[in-house]
Amino acid sequence: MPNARAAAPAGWILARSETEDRVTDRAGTTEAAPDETRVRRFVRVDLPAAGPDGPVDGVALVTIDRPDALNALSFAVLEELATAFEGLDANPGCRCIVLTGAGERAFAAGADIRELAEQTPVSLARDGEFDRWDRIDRIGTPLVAAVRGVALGGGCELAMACDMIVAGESAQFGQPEIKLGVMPGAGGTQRLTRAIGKARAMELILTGRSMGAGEAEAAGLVTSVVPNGEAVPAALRLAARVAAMPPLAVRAAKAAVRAADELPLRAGLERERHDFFLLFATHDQAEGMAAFVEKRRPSWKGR
Ligand code: CO8
Repeated sequence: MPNARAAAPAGWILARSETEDRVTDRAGTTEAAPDETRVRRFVRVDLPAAGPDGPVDGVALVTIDRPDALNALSFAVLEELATAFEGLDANPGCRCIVLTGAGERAFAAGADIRELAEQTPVSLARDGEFDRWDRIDRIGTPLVAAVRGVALGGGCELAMACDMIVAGESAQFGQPEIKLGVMPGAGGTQRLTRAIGKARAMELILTGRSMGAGEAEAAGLVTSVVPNGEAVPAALRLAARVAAMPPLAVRAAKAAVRAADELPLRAGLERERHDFFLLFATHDQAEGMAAFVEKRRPSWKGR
């Protein structure tokens, strides 16, 4: 099912309103987005996510489930991942997504090298295998990567495609593609450089060295480092805090922060002001400010 939000004008968002739910229903689908019911081989989706203290309202946990291959990102895995994200992005009941890898050893050890070894420039271009990265990039719902073990190559690029990274203390981040005779191909040269600066990114990318969680945090790649075994619970707690915020403002703020990577400052500031003004058309703005004045908790409607 095409994601309705993907068609939203750049710089703004579609309301996750009850009306939109009904539109979905009128299109003949069931209550749940169809992507949530399809059979997946490599990706698990739990909505709501099961947290240590029970279901986490509004939060989905997406797990890359290929631990025998250290969750290597084959094209099939990426297809399932992009499709799962799009299904969740179209579901008003999902307000934040946590992405992790099954097992303790890997978030994802990169592209599937055996599969990649068979490719040619023509096959990569013709089959549009990398278009899935653009689909993931268009997800409007905030994404939190919970990294246990290695996030290497495409795995590091996938973590960086998320909005925040929570890392276990023994997590490792790196772009080792140079050791395979190639270079990062799904955003590593751009996102790592923006996240940690040219000097550090250059050393990591040109030598293939990976960095530990502490170094990644100090460099600004990682939001927080937590004890091993705590990465997913901590990411779910962070996601729950995001999910408790007004959904339209969250989506607008996410999009504006991400635009900071692409826009010159003046254009970014204009965009921010435009979106700020536009949020004054929402129920949640009136509610949030009224609740402050009346000294009560706001009740968000997502419209
Ligand atoms: N692809 C395919 N299989 C993998 C991968 C991978 N990237 N990584 C690990 N595996 C498999 C191994 O082949 C092994 O399988 P088997 O048991 O059948 O032999 C199993 O996972 C366990 O791995 P190891 O035995 O190697 O485990 P170790 O603990 O000894 O080593 C490492 C762990 C250091 C992580 C090691 O597995 C490793 O170096 N992996 C490759 C890391 C790498 O080079 N990643 C970059 C890949 S290239 C890339 O990502 C390009 C991105 C381009 C865009 C993305 C497109 C999707």
